Amino acid sequence: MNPTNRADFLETESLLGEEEREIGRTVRDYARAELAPHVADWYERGTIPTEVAKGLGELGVLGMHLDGYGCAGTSATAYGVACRELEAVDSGLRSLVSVQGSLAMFALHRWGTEEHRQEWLPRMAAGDAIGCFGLTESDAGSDPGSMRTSAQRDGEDWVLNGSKMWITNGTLAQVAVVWAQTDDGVRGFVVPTDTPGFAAHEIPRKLSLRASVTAELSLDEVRLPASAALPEVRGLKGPLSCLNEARYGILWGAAGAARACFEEALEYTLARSQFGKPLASFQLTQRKLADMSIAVTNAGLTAVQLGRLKDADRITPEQVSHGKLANVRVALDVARTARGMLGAAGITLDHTVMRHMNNLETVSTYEGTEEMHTLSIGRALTGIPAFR
Ligand code: TGC
Ligand code: FAD
Repeated sequence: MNPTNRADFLETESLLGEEEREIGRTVRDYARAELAPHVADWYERGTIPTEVAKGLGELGVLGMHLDGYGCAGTSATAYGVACRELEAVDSGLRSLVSVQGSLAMFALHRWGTEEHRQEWLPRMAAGDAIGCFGLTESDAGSDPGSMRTSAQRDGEDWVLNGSKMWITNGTLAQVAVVWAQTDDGVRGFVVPTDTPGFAAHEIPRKLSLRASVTAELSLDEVRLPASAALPEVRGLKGPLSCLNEARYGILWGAAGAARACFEEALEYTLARSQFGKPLASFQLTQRKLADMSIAVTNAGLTAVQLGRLKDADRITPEQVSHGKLANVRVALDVARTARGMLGAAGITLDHTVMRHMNNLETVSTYEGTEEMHTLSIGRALTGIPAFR
C-alpha cells in the first residue's frame, strides 16, 4: 500500500474540496517544518514561546473561519483541517489556536461592539496580540453557572472581582474575555490585561498539555469603562456559544492526534524486530494496527460530516458534543495502544505517543468532560436533562 494511504485507508481526503486540501497541506508542511522539531523541548520545559503565535498569525490560522478584520473567512471544514494538522504535532498548538480564534476572537466577533472588533481582531489575527478566555473557576468547572466572579456597576463603570482557574494563555495574553455574574445574569467583559487589579499566575507542575501555558487569573477591583461589556448577549448562552466553536476545532484536532499516534506505531513496528521478525509481522500487532486504522478513519469521517453540517449552518450543540466525545475517546484509546506498541521507547519524548497520550487527558477534560458531553447527548436522545 502507498505509505500516504496507510494513514487514510478509505481515501477520505477526497471528501474535502481542493481549497480545504490545500490548506491542510500548507498547515501540515508548516507544522512539520517549523513546530514539530521544537515541540518536545517546549513540552519538557513546560512552555510555549509567544513567537509561535506570531508564526501562526502569518500562516493565517488565527480566527481563520471568521470574516473581516484581517481574518481569512475560510469554511469551517478548512478550519477543522488546520486544527487536525496542528494537533497531529501537539494538542498545545491546537489549543493556542482554539483559544485565540474560537474562544477569544469569536466572542468579540459574535458578541462584541464594532469598537471591540476594530481594536482587537486585526492584531489577534496577526498574532500580535494574544487573547484568553476566562470561564472556569476553582469551584465552577463543569457547572459554569455557579461562577462567583462578579461585575458590579459603579456609576458608568464596571468593577470586576473574583478569580478564574485553568486559563490557557492566561499569562501570555494582552486581552482576556472574562465572564462574570451581574444583576442581569452572566455577561462577558473585554479586559486588557494591563488594567490595574488584573493579575495572572502560571499553574505549575502540569503533567499534561505542557507545551501550553495555563494560568489562574485574579481580578481585584478591576475597573472598566461601560464599553468593556459585550453588549449582545446575556446568560450562559454567551460563553457556551463560544465553547461550541472551540469544541468543533477539538473534534478535528483529536482526529489529528490519533492519526499521528497510529502512523508512529505503524512505522515503529515495521522497523523494529523481535524474535527475528518485525513487530508488525505478529498477528497481535496487526490486530492493533487494523483497529487503530479503523478508529482513525471513523474519527476523520465524523469530523468531515460535522464540518459539512457546520458549513451548512445546521450543526447543533449536541452534534458537536457527539464529535468531541467520540473523537477524543478514540484518540486517547489509539494513543494508549500506540504507547504500548513502542515498548520502553514509547515513554520518552523522542517519540510522540506518550506526549499525545498525556495531552489527550487534558483534551478529554477541558471544553466539557466526557460526562458532560454524554449527558448532552443523553438529553438530546431522551428529552430528559440529567445534569442535576
Ligand atoms: P442550560 O440551562 O442547559 O443552558 C443555559 C443557557 O445556555 C444555552 N445553551 C447553549 N447555548 C449555546 N451553545 C450551547 N452548547 C449551549 N448549551 C446551553 C441554553 O439554551 C440556555 O439558554 P437560555 O437562553 O435559555 O438561558 O445550562 P446548564 O447550567 O444546565 O449547563 C449545561 C452544561 C452542563 C451543558 C454546560 O454548563 C456545560 O457545557 N458545561 C461544561 C463547561 C465547559 O465546557 N467549560 C469549558 C471552559 S473553556 C475551556 O475549557 C477552554 S479549553 C481551551 C483550550 O485550550 O482549547
Ligand atoms: P469538575 O467539574 O469538578 O469535574 C470533576 C469530575 O466530575 C469530572 O469527571 C466531571 O465529568 C465529573 N462531573 C461533574 N459533574 C457531573 C455530573 N453532573 N454528573 C457526572 N459527573 C460529573 N477553562 C476556561 O475557562 N478557559 C480555558 O482557557 C481553560 N483551559 C484549560 C486548560 C487546561 C490544561 C485544563 C486542564 C483545563 C482548562 N480549562 C479552561 C478548564 C476546563 O474547562 C475544566 O477543567 C473543565 O470544564 C472541568 O471542570 P473541573 O476541572 O472543575 O472538573
